[in-house]
Amino acid sequence: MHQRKVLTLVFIRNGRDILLGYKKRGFGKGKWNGFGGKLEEGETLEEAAKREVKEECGLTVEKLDKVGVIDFEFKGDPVILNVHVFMTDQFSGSVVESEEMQPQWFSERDIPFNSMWADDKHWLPSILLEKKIKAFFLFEDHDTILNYNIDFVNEVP
Ligand code: 6OG
Repeated sequence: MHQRKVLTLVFIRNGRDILLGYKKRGFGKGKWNGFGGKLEEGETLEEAAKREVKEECGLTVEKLDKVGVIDFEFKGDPVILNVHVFMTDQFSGSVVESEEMQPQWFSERDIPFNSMWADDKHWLPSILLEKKIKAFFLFEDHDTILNYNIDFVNEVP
């Protein structure tokens, strides 16, 4: 039987730039990614997403757009990561490094896909074009995708 672990993932954009964080510890260490993590008890997805953004990069985000939901399975692992992806261009405050993340703005033309999770290059460009997705990725290990599926949707479920 599979067990689902719900996570959030937030991408912040400013014009043609996108804010990524270099993960200094834990799951995905050494990779650039958006900001996010697990839900705390009683939190909605959006509340959790906003809290993680604040904790990991110092910014306060107001409105979040729901842009995708992605299930990740790792071969042989019963846990499915159910990742809810958000995007926003409305934020305030200033970017600060945290113990978990070193944030940095990247031009959308210069996204460091080779130092990100292998799935990102398959869907992040679509998200940046304001498409919405529902996707599934099966990983063999942390670097190798065995198969995947991306559906474009009008509303993220
Ligand atoms: P913490 O363990 O730090 O939350 N995440 C992934 N992001 C991408 N782009 N690809 C994956 O492929 C991912 N698996 C997990 C969700 C982990 C953070 O990492 C994201 C969370 O934002 C496997 O609490």
